[in-house]
Amino acid sequence: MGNSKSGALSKEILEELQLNTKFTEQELSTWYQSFLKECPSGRITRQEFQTIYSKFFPEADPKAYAQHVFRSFDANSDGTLDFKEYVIALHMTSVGKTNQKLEWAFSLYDVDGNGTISKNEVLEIVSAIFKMISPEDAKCLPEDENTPEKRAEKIWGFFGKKDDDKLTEKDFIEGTLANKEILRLIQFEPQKVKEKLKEKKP
Ligand SMILES: [Ca+2]
Ligand SMILES: [Ca+2]
Repeated sequence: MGNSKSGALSKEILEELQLNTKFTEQELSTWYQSFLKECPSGRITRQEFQTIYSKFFPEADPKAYAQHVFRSFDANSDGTLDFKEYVIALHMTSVGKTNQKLEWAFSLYDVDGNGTISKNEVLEIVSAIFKMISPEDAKCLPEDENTPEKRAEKIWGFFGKKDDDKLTEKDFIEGTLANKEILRLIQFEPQKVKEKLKEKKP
């Protein structure tokens, strides 16, 4: 962040971001200026990140989920998000290819970062997701996925794993690509829940 004082992105970071995200230099520079306005230090702390999430989900409790997302975005694990981590994260989770999204999802679910996912880690993330589902939406979930435990069980079952087994990144990505149900269950998509409910109503 040597150049942050001058308000310009370093050439190095610019080039890296252009290469990784296909955003133009102009887009990135404009984006960086507004990032600095919101965040004059050039870094987003865990607490600030949580506050942003709370604004988006005023009626839910997104703290736990925000913590996990923050961890998965903080590539160098220094406890803050700099502009580079921020742009790459947004790119990965919004416009990135399916494979990039799944790589990100893997790092989200690999809570302890040891390179594999355990059933407990699935339960931990699913529990965080459940805290973001409004009670009303939760009521309309199918019987076999309406608690974090049941949902984690269902996901684990789809992967064909025993309780003590672990998922590698390869298992995770291949399994998810092969089964749309897994993809649905590992995500937080309240809008889709709503759409599904509409379909079910006569
Ligand atoms: Ca960081
Ligand atoms: Ca793990």
